[in-house]
Amino acid sequence: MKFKDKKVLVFGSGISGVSAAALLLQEGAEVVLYDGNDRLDAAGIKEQIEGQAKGSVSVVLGAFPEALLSELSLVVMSPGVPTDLPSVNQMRDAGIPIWGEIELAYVLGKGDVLAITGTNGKTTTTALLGAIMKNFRESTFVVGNIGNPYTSVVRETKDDSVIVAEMSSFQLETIHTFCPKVSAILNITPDHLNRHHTMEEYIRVKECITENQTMDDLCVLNYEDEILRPFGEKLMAEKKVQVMYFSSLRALKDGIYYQDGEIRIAKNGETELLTRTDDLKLLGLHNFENVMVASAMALHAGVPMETVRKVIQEFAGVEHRIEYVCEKDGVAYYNDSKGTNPDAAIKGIQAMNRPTLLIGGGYDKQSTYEEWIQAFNGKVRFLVLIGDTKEKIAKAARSVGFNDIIMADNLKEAVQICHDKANAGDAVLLSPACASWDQFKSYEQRGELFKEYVRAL
Ligand code: UMA
Repeated sequence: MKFKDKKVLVFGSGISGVSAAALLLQEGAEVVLYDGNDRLDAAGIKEQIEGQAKGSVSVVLGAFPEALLSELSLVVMSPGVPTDLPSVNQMRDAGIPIWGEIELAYVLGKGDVLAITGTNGKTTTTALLGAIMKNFRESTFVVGNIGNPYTSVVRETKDDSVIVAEMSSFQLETIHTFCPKVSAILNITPDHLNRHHTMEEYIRVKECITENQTMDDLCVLNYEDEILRPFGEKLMAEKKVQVMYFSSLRALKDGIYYQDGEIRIAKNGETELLTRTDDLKLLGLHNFENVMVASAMALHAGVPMETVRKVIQEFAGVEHRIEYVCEKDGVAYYNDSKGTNPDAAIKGIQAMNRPTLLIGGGYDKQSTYEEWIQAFNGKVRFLVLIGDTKEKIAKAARSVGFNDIIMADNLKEAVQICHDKANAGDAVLLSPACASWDQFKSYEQRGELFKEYVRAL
């Protein structure tokens, strides 16, 4: 589609909408940016878009401008905007094509796309694959749900670019021709059901990532996922796309797998060691899965095994998610400030492979903590508590028989206590199981301060 002088409505004025609107302006389209929230600052949004591209955009807030319907050639949706809103149905009924921001970027961009979806682990896998690809191809872009709109990099892409894209189900819902050279679905468990309504629809949307792929392309799938294993079998039976499985539970004949502390690649009856997991900075089975997926995708994209090995061994994780900080006096420090609820904090403690001094507590979201404490599994030497929830957590801990509790006044003191009590070979983990808002602006600020206090020890 040529965009020159076409009237295009961009729906949503978050980071995706602003960057899609700027890209369309640059392409010569007549752009209307619409957002349902009438409390936003229209002049500010206009200035932001026009600062990025030549031309003039009109910004409409509040009620949907129905009078425009007959004039529109295209609608570009932001991922967060539901596709079954009455206004979107009106546009669909009027025969106006409805594209997601990703589809627009794909149509206008150059280069090969490597795309990752799944319910959990996609950000870490995307960041890791991005790091590998940057070591291989100078023109690499990491985009999508990770927080960097794909449309924001389109004008810099070249034929030899690599685009590593984290794709949410919201983004996959509105693709049409989007076709990754390599795709991956990490896992599928119930999520975002308020948006997709049924599990069947959520699965369908996730599986859409392979929709336009062919036998020239590859899809990496989780052999241990009860939805994805049969999906892979179907893809192979239909000769739709090449399939490679990964497994963290068994040795595969063909694929990439984790077993007995090693990640191996099996092909044509032979296996090759990619890495020992002791040589990784990322911890936990879920992270080994992320490593397998990023490695399989990079190897298929032509990256030499040596480069993949070097980058996966150096990669310290995404900031604030079980992020390796440093080692001091034989003690390894990890920042899991993103562990803002008991479920996420369970992943944090499960990932530790040594005796751990755990810092927890924070803002009270009315969570219950017993399950988290039961997941300590004998690994936690001391639980150091801070914040509004410290008494509540201490009570929960004692009720399930965990008594090695130390109270601290603040995070700085908690770090010092851990340093004083830790032995060489221990880990210190900040994984609070609570939001940060009682003492900090955000979990990011909490994580930054933790790292600062640790480095100053
Ligand atoms: N809006 C309406 N009407 C509606 C709903 C929203 O007008 O019915 C407007 C809002 O008023 C707001 C705008 O739409 O001004 C927001 O658009 P958006 O929600 O798409 O937000 P963006 O800032 O463009 O961010 C989006 C993704 N957000 C969502 O999918 C909710 C970001 O993922 C992504 O990083 C970014 O594009 C760049 O690609 C965030 C996310 O929470 C991290 N993702 C979900 C997740 O990970 O679970 C899927």
